Amino acid sequence: MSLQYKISILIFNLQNQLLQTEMFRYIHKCARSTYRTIHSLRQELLKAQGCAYSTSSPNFPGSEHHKPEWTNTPNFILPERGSGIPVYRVLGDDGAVIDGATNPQLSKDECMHMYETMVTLNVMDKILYEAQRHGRISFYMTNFGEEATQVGSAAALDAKDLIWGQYREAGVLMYRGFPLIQFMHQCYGNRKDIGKGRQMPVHYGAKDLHFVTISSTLGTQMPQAVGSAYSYKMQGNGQCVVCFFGDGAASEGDAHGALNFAATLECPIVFICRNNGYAISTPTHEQYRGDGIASRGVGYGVATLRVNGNDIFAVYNGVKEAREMAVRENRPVLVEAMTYRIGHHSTSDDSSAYRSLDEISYWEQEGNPTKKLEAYLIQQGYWTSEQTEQMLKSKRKEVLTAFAEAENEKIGPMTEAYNDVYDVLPQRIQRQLEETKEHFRKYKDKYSNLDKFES
Ligand SMILES: Cc1ncc(C[n+]2csc(CCOP(=O)(O)OP(=O)(O)O)c2C)c(N)n1
Repeated sequence: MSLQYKISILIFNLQNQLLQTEMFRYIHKCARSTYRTIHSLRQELLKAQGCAYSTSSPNFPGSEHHKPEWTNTPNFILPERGSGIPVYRVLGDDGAVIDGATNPQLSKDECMHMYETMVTLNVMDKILYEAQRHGRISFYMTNFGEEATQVGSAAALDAKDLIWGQYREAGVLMYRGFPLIQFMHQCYGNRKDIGKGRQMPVHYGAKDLHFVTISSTLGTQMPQAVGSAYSYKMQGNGQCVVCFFGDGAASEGDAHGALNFAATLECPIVFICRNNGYAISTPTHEQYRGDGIASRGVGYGVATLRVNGNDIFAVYNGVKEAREMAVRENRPVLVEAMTYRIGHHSTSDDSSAYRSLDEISYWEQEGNPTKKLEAYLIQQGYWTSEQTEQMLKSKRKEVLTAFAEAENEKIGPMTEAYNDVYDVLPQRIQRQLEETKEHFRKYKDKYSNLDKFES
C-alpha cells in the first residue's frame, strides 16, 4: 500500500469521525429540545387539570398516579393490618359451582380435555418419578397438586400466546398438545429430543407450541418475558405473553425488574405465580412477610388477582379475564394461584425432612384439584368413577409405551455438544470438535458405552 494511499484513508477516517461527532451532537441537541418541549407541555397539562403545586393537595411528581391527600398525623401503613387479599374461587369442596360464582360454561369436550390432561400428567409424573428412583433417568420434578393451576391457565389462553415457564409447568405444554413421546425423549436426552439432549430432564421447550425452553436459573425468564411482551405490543399482533414463576423465584431481583418494566413500558403480559407454600425446604413464612406475591403487584401498579389454584374454574376465569385485560389495555396483570406442592421439590429432595406427612395428606385429600374437577364432571353427568379406573389404565399403557420407545433410542452424536454454541461454528470450536473425534478414535476401547451414542 503506498504512503499516499494510507494517508488518504487516514484523512477519510478522520473526516468520517468528525462527521459522526457532529451528527451525534446534532441528534443529542434535537433530543434535548424535544424532551424540553414534552416536559413543558406536560407541565401545562398538569396546570390545566388543576394539578400545579399547591398546599391543598400534595402534587409531587413521584405520586402523580395516585393523587394522595395531605395528612397531619404520622400514620404508618402497617402491613399486618387487614385480612389479606381475598382468594377467588368458583367450585366448592364438593365440586359444585358456589352460589353467585360464574360457571365458565365450558363444553363437555373442553372439560374432558382439561381432565384428561390432568390425569395424564399425574400418570406421567408417577412413572417418570419411579424411573428416576431406579436410575433410568438422571432427574425429575413432579407437578402433583398444581395440575389445575397449569391446565386451567393453559385452557384460558390463546394457543399462540407465548409461554415462559419456570420448570413446573409440564401441564401447560401437555394441554397444548406436546406429545408424550417428546416428554420422554427430553428426559432421556436422546437423539430425538428437540433440545438434543443438552439439558437436564424437565427442561422442555417447543417452538411450534409457543413454549420457550426452560432454563434452571430462577427468575431469568421474567424480564425476558417482558421483553417479548414489549415486542408483541410493537407488532400489535393481538397475542399476549404469559410468564410462570414460583413464590421462591419471586424473591429474585429479576422478578422486581420484570414487574416494574412491565408496568412502566405497558406490556401485554400475564404473570402467573404458583404459590405452593415452599421453595424446596423454605416455607413461605421464611420467604416473605408481606401478603403473598399479590400484594406486590399492587405496589408496581400491576392489576392483580389472587385465585384458588386448586380450583380449575377459578384459575380459568381469572386467567381468561387477565389475558383479555392485558391485550385490550396493553397492561401487565398478575395472577397469584394459591396451591400446595404435594410432591417433593425434585428427585434430589426428601420433603419429609422439613414437613409432616399429615400436612401433605391433608392437601392430597382436601385440596386435590383433579378430584374437584372429577366431582364436577360426575355431577354434570359427563363422567363416572368407573371410567376413571379405565382412563388410568389406558394412560398408564400409553405412557409406558412412550417411555420404552425413548429408553431404547440412541443418544445423539457427541459432536452435537459443539454445535449451537454459536450460530456458526467458530474455528477454535471446530478444532476442539476434531480433537474430540480423534480422542474417541484413539481410545475407543477405554469406553464401555459408546454403542449408546449415534456415531
Ligand atoms: C438463581 C437460582 N438460585 C437458586 C436456585 C436453586 N433452586 C432451584 S429450584 C429452587 C426453589 C424455587 O422455589 P419456587 O420458585 O417456589 O418454585 P417451586 O419449586 O416451589 O415450584 C431453588 C432455590 C436456582 N435454580 N437458581
